[in-house]
This record gives sequence, structure tokens and C-alpha cells, in this order.
Amino acid sequence: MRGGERAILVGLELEGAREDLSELAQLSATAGVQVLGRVIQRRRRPDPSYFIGEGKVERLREQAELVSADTIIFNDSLSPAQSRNLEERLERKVIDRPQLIMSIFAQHARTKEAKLQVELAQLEYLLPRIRGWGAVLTGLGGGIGTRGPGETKMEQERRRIKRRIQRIREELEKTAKERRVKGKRRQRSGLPIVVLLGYTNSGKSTLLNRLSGTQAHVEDKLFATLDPLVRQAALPDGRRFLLIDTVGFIRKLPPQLVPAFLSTLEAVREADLLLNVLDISNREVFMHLKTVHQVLADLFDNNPWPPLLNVLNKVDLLEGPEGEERLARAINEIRNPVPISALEGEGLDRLLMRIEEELGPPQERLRVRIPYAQAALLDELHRRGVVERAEYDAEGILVEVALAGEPLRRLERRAAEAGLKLERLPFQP
Ligand SMILES: Nc1nc2c(ncn2[C@@H]2O[C@H](COP(=O)(O)OP(=O)(O)OP(=O)(O)O)[C@@H](O)[C@H]2O)c(=O)[nH]1
Ligand SMILES: [Mg+2]
Repeated sequence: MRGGERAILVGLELEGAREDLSELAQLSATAGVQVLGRVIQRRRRPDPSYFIGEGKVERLREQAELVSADTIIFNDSLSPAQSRNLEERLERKVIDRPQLIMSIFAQHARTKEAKLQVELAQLEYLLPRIRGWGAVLTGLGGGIGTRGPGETKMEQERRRIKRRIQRIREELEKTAKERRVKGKRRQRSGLPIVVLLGYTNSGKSTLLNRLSGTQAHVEDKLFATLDPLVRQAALPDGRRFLLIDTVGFIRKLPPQLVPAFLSTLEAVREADLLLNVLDISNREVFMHLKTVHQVLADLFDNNPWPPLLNVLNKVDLLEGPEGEERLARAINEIRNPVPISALEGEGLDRLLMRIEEELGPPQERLRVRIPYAQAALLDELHRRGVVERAEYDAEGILVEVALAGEPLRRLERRAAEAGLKLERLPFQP
């Protein structure tokens, strides 16, 4: 998709479910598509050949004719056969939800890695669809045992795509290694890591800007942020921490995109604290929360998650009893809720206090003289804290180090056992 398309949106409402095309409309707008109409059909199950009913296809074609729409966008994933049948009958370009999301990802990817991952997802989506066309052309082309020209071409195309997929996989392998090195460096900086995550458009980048006093890309579009972004921010007590922005979550993410999506979320796994940013002004906020929980469950497999605060953002947009009720329900039902407005600044003081609490006791700066016989301790301090000074003299190494939490308690124990003197230094924010 290039943008500039004129489209009608189509959804299927299956029994017991509720279909709502407003998110698809937002996705379309983000992709630069003009939405001319919305159609919802109620059915017990999708039609295997046309997804919607055959009669409905005809009426959809007439409607598209009337408003001169050139594209029809479906809010689900279509099989290769369904796409093909629909394109033939509708005489227009047919796009499904995964394709739409992937084209937005493609438009927004900035880093080489993000671009490669999106291209990989798109090629993997394309591959079975090319086989579909190949089969059709083979049927039409030559007799038994001969290779129709169509088939040969499709075969060539498929081989070309497979080679490209292989190349991309190799490149991604390399960049993943580099990223792991960077992650280690982040951990070694000794600063606690706080990761912003949450449904797309919930206000993560706005909050990042607020807390760090910098300018990350903010837009009223879905998936404005595709590449993880790191900034520094400060707590009320002067301690600094790293704040990481991530790609937004969405329901029914195309499966091909899941690996790309999860790898951009790798920072989540090294987090000391997660901030799940929820748009409390959105009526679907509880569905958003469920989506976020599912992704986290996948990401952490069976391992425990880091501590998590649920940030209820955009309280400034709540109006009327319906909004108030939603906020009250969220505060009641959602764990660790912190209502804020990232845009207007409401509640940010309390949020910072909660972050401070969750990150535990502040770091301490200590001075200790380590005898050469115990030089191994210096290695450990390098690994677990920030060594600010290490001076070697006749008696040993004079070390100044900033530490927090368990490593701090360990040093205190070791010092007591070995009779080393620990001197507390003032904290310099
Ligand atoms: N009224 C109001 N609008 C907000 C608030 N926070 C964010 N927004 C708006 O919501 C839209 C999305 O904000 P972003 O910060 O880009 O959201 P995001 O979660 O980073 O979105 P993606 O990167 O697309 O996943 C922008 O138009 C923001 O100005 C808020 O507290 N109140
Ligand atoms: Mg963002």
C-alpha cells in the first residue's frame, strides 16, 4: 500500500462476539487510506471461499462502484484463496488486517533492523500467496508434463523470495548479537531500567518525553514508534534511571510479525520495572489490557515478570459518568493503578514516587580499601555496581563504588567477614 487509497472497511460479526471497525479505521488513516464506508455482516462462521456471504460480496461491489472505492479492507486475516476470489468478484484491490498492519510497520520502520524484520514478515506472508497464483496458472497453462510459462515464472519468483528470506535471516542474526551486547552495556551502566510498554497510541512516547525532558516522536497514529528508544530520567531523590520506549501492542497482530515485534521488546526482559501505559479514555481499555497481558505471558514464558505499574493515562479526556465509571472500575480491578495525564502533567509526581518505591532503596556510594589478596572482590564490584574510582597503592586498592539492593547487602556482609572498613560517601545526583 502506498497511501492515497479510497477504501471500504469490512468486518464479520460472529455469534457471541462484537465487531467494531473503529480501530481498523484508525489503522487505515494511519496508513494514509481514505475511509469511504464501513460494512459489518453477521454470520455464524466465515464463508470458506469469500469470507463474507456471496450475496454480500455483490452488494459490496455495487457500493464500492457507487462511491468509487478502489480498495476493500477486511478486519481479519484472509486465506490466499479468499483474497483471490474476493479480488476477482470485487474487481478491486483486497487488503486484510495483517497486510494493513505490515504496511504501516513498513512505513514507520527507521532502523535497519526494523526494516529487515518487516520485509521478512511481508515476504513470508507473500510466499504461500504466490504458490496460490502458481497453481491457478498451472491449471490454465500447457498439457500434462509440460511446464506452463506462468509456472516457470512463479517458480523463479518463489526461489528469489526464498533466497531473500534466507539473506534477511542471516543479517538479523548478526544484528541480534549486536543488540545483546548493547543490552549488556546498559545493564553495566548500573542505572535501573524502566520500560514503557502498552497498546498502540496509549501515550508511551508522550510520557517518555515528559519524564526525560526530551523530544521523542509523538503522533496521533498507530505504531508511531517502531524502534526502541532509550532516555535518562531522574527520580525525586536525584537518582537517575534509564527509560525505554517500545513498539505499541495490538490485537490480532499478524503472526508473521510476532518475532519482529517480540525482538523489539527484548528490553522488556532486562527491565527492573515495567510501566504499562493504558489509554483510560478509550472504551476498549480492558481489551487492551488483556492483549498486553497475553504478550507479556508469551514474552516471559513461565518466568516471573518484573514488577509492573498500570499507568492509566489521558485522564484529562474523561468526561461524563461513563468515563468516571471506567476510571473507578480500572482503579478497583487493575493491579497497581496510577492515573495520570502525560499531556497535561497531572499525577506525574505520584507516578515518580511509585517508581521510586518499586525500584527499592536508593543506591549508596561507598569507599573501601581492598587488600590485594581479595582483589577478586573488585571484579565483582565492577560487575554488580558502578566503580567510580580504583587506586592502587602499597596496601591494596582504594575503591569508590555505587551499589544498590542485593549487591550492596552482599558487599556489606563480605566487608564484615573480612574486617574491611566501609565508608559511606555523600550521594551526588
Ligand atoms: N489528551 C491527551 N492526549 C494524550 C495524552 N498522552 C498522549 N496523548 C496523545 O495520544 C496520541 C498518541 O501518543 P503517543 O505518545 O504517540 O502514543 P504511543 O503510545 O507512543 O503510540 P505508538 O508509538 O503509536 O504505539 C498523541 O496524539 C498524544 O498527544 C494525555 O495524557 N492526554
Ligand atoms: Mg510511541
